[in-house]
Amino acid sequence: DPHRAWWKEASVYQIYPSSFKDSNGDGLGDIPGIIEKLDYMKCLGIDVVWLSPVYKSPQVDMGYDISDYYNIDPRYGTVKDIETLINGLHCRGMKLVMDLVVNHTSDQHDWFVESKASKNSPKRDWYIWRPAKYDAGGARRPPNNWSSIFGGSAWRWDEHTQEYYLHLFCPEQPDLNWENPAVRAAVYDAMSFWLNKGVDGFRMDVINLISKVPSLPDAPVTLPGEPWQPGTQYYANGPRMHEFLHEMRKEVLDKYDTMTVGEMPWIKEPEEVLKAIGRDREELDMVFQFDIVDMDLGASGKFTKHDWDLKELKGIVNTWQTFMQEHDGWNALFLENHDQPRSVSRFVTDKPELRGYAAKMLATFYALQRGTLYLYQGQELGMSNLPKEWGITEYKDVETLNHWNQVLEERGGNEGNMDDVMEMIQFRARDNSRTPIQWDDSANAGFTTGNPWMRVNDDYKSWNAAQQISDKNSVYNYWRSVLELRKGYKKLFIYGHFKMLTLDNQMVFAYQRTFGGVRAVIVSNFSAEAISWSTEDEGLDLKTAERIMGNYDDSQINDGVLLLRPLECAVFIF
Ligand code: TEU
Repeated sequence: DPHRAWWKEASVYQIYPSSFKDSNGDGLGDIPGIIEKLDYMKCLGIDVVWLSPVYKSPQVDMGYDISDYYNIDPRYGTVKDIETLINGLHCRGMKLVMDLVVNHTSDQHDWFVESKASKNSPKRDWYIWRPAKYDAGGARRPPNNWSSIFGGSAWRWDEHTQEYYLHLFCPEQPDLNWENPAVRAAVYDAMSFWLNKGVDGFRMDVINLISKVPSLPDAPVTLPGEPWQPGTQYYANGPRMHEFLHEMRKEVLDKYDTMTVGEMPWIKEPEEVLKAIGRDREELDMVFQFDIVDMDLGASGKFTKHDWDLKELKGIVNTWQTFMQEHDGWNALFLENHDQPRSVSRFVTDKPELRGYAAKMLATFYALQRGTLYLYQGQELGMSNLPKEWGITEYKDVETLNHWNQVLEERGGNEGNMDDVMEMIQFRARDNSRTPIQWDDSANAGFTTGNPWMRVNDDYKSWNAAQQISDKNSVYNYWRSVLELRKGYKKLFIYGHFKMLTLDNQMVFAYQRTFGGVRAVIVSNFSAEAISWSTEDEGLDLKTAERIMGNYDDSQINDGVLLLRPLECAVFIF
């Protein structure tokens, strides 16, 4: 029998606080707004809420730039509000996971303010400072050629102390120096502070970037012609990462009953992930791994496109499902978060007539795999990307705006010449998942009585929670059934054995879960065409099966052949 744990059985709901629910009319979501919606989450079948950062922050990167780990940003509420939230969740049998952003702080954090005050500051070594280099012509150069993930060099020059500091993200997000034990102790203190308040765990932001190769070598040129190069091989899963994670576990986490999920971009090998989550390793519980959400990325990164096919997706799912099952590891299942476009728009279609089918099909496709389930706010309503007609002024994310401004500059500032850039932004921008939640069909979709910080999607009159709660065929109610199914057949859908079916089929995604003598087959037609799938080839006799779920009213079975309508999905129990 596989090892059991509450966090393996959990359905986790991610809240992006600025866009969830505004309680005070300032146009920005807040913690009291979240508290208003606790019953909404409970009814949906959520067990754990993961709250994106609400700590004090200048909000250069929407709270992923923290200036005080012990306080809540007044825009979102107070520490007292968090206590009320914890209480409200615990009363309903739910838990709270907070975001832990400790690869970097805000440049407004006291630690950084002290660190940059002078070279002799006791906190100088809390961040990563290096002297300049000079080229043959005597021009000042950063210590290495690494690019920042949000564009430009990963180093910023500090006039006052005449050194550079490292920032893998924005210049306002200086990287902490984890080599320094005092830094680690300070992080563990902040974690204990929240755990003592009753927080049940952490989602750890880019936690695999905390250990850099100490010599900080130049990255090989993989983007010819670009001034700065991705240095991921020198900072992703660096030399002391496992040591630090193990220390954190022993110093802090093991004193509580927690769940932890580490965000780990740029790691493609299951063996590497297992080193961070293997039970004997005592590091993390599970990891967000990027293969699926990076599947459509082109060779030159974020704003380039690769046309994927279903076999690629199958390969990824099969690799991770099979590997973790064979090695007593555990997956974190997700298709969306606050950094990713909406899954219907991205992987299937958001055409009005097909969108409901698409959202339900995607739910069925991934939520019944082996792993802990993560659902991102609005995904349960089938929310979609920003409308194609919206211009750049509707976009708010620093990553997108940096990209736009950089290309615009390269093109001599001619905005009339940016259609291709806009098209890629509409397809990939993180803003796609950051529009306000559509609660009802009143003004601003019931999100705020004020001016929303980000424009509400034009489609809110037909796509909103109030309407979907009352419609038994809605995406929302379908998600409720999916979550109920996971719980109702816990052994089968949480702990059961996973096996991929029909691996070569380019239209049908099918897999089976088994536990004891019970077998479930989950089948999804990813194409918008009607097709047939012969189940006899798979040794399945549909005559003996019970159909327990699907996004059409029934299933059409003809002599062992399953006829699948556009985007049809179904679950059979044998
Ligand atoms: O993201 C880390 C990360 O590397 C990516 O998800 C990245 O944001 C994306 O590829 C860019 O398109 C985490 C947070 O989830 C993100 O919101 C923060 O901006 C980032 O760390 C910095 O804290």
